[in-house]
Amino acid sequence: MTTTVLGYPRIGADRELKRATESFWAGGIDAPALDAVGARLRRTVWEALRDAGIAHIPSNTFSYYDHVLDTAVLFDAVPPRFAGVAAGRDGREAELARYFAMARGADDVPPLEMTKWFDTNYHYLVPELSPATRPRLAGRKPLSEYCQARGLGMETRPVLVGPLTFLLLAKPAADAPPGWRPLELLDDLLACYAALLDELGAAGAGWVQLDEPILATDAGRAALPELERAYARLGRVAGRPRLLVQTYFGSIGPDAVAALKRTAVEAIGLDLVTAPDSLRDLAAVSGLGERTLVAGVVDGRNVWRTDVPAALSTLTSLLGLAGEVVVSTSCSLLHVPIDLDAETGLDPALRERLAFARQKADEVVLLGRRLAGGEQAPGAGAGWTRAAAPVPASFVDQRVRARLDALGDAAERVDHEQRSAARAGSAASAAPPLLPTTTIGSFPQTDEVRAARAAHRAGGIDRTEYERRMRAEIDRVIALQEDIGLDVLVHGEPERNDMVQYFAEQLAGYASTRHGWVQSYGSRCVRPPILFGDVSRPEPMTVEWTTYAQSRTARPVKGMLTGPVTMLAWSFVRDDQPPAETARQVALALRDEVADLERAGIRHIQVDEAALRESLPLREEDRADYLTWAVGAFRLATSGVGTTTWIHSHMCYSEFGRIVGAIDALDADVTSVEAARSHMELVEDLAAAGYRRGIGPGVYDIHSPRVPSVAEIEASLRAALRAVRSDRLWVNPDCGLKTRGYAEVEPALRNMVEAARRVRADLAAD
Ligand code: THG
Ligand code: ZN
Repeated sequence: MTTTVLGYPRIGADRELKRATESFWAGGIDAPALDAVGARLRRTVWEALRDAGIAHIPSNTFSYYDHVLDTAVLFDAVPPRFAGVAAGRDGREAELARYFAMARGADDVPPLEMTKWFDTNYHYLVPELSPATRPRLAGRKPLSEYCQARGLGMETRPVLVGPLTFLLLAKPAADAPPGWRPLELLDDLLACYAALLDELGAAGAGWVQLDEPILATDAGRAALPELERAYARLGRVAGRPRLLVQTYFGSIGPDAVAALKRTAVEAIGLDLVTAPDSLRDLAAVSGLGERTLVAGVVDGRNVWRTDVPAALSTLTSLLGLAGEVVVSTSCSLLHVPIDLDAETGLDPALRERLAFARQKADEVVLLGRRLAGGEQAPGAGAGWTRAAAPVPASFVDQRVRARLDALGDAAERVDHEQRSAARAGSAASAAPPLLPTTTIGSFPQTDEVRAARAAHRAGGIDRTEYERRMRAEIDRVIALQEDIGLDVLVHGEPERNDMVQYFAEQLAGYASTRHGWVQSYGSRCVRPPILFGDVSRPEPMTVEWTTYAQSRTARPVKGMLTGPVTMLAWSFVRDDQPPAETARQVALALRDEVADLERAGIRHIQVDEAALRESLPLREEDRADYLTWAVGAFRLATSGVGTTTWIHSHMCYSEFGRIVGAIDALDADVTSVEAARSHMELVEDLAAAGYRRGIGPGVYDIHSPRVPSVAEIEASLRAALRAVRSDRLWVNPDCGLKTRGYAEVEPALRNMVEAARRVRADLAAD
């Protein structure tokens, strides 16, 4: 081995996979047609890697939906509720029906839960395991994809989710006894992996890659005895391919390296981008001896070009620590867009600093040649270097830096109890009634709204016509909210598609791509904007829409912004300064927007931090630091307002666990949250943790089209009131309404308002 990549985007340059799977679900194409698209996409990827000159090409990195789901199906870890979902179908149609039912649910059968893949923006399906799970090798996907490539003349390295990662990412099924852990299935599962290695070896595979990113987490590091047992066992499989245990997303520590060294695995892969200190771990165990080191020096999850001299110097320092050093990416390229060549509209000064998946494969090859042949390696080229490409002046804004220096850490508001008192005594405070009703911000995006945005983008309608249509939509949404009887209104966000994209397009220091799609989950993709320079706000971003909405009603309208942590979490972010610094720049731009909204008479301003919890670092030891800068950025964005202006925040989850303190420290007046668990539990947790501010536990789940009854909402409000003071409870759905239709939204909101009225009447009577 000399060069490799750990995985590649599977959606296709033109999102062919999205189109094919969605068409299959809608009955537009059948299983053979879908499989033909899959085969073509795999072939395209392998050929791209071969043509780039990658020596060792991975296979089984393709998936119709998710690679963790593929693994569960491969080993028959299928919960019994899916047994009947393919009734009436057989063969491949039945197989796919069951597979997609696990991903998306079917009729009355709920899907597997979905959650973030480590700290990336990719989401996987969580396997459900129990003592009743009987793992067996039930599928042939890794084998058949290996054979497909071989048939095309390409030798590949099948990639599998490793046994430790699979089990530690799984959750106990509802029928598992209390205290039972999926890890208890390790030995059964290892027998399946052994059978698979046997098959792959017999088919001719020279290497197999077993991904164990769990080793970068505290949970993985706590399972080193199991790690060693697992790979000692797999190492003993006769006739097996050579084994690469691949880690990424963080350092694994010297103990994990030592444990793997005690087994027969032939290669270990480390992420040297996220965890440069892996070098120390290696040195601490005197290297890998004769084993191969797969050195992840090309960043697999950000879009910046590799600094070739820096990467070469890392690679060179590794040479004495292993039998062979293979140049690789830090993780799968799944997390970056496919091809920079498709982006013709970018500023050349930015473009020359970028590399997407295809360009990253080129970088790996170049590094491999330079490492093998030195400076004069034929055809190697010099490679890009940061030092020789000074930061363009257009990326730098000294004014932003000076303003931040002058502001220092000053992010204090008047104490929140005093704020409540001041609001209670002020006529201008837009004080809402007890149990104020509101929504999270977005209203359903109708076909007309989408069509208007698309037409405006394509130049089909001019700015005047576009604004007329958006204002008409705002009129409609305001009138509807008044009619429903909501207390704090919103403009409904018809002008926004993706909120991060919306703000990024208006901030200096940010660029947007046209084709830079990255898989988020299943067929769903996002186009993360690129934060490349100092961030500032050339002009107000939301003031016109918000004040227009406010001009249409006597009730208060809430302004809606996206917070600094979420703006970073869902973008590709510059890596030349700490994220804390970048977050402060975004926060300063938002602070200006907040000030403008306040000056324009907006009394309620919501700053969403949907990604606050999901950005929590993988390792406990890094979390306090993160929360400090995350909270500081939020406060910098929001602390410029006067005493009587309400700051709201919203989080798309309710399991706060270790971040309750941070939520309190945000110093928002009201926080609305998803309430997947019971209201009582959520509100009690918050109260127990000392949370003393306004709280809006979502009173119904917007992720389902079901309309909740008045009685049901009333019951949750009454439950919440047992743990929270009535003057602190807000009434709202659990998230934005943009993915819903008016047919459900209108009756649901009417029921919500009626429930609030009933509870309010009782409170008044007490
Ligand atoms: N915005 C951004 N990143 C995100 C989210 C977001 N990351 C986490 C989470 N939310 C991911 N959730 C989704 C939900 C829906 C879609 C993608 C990610 C989605 N995408 C459309 C599709 O693939 O058809 C494309 C949308 C578009 O045209 O821009 O539906 O909210 N930045
Ligand atoms: Zn939400």
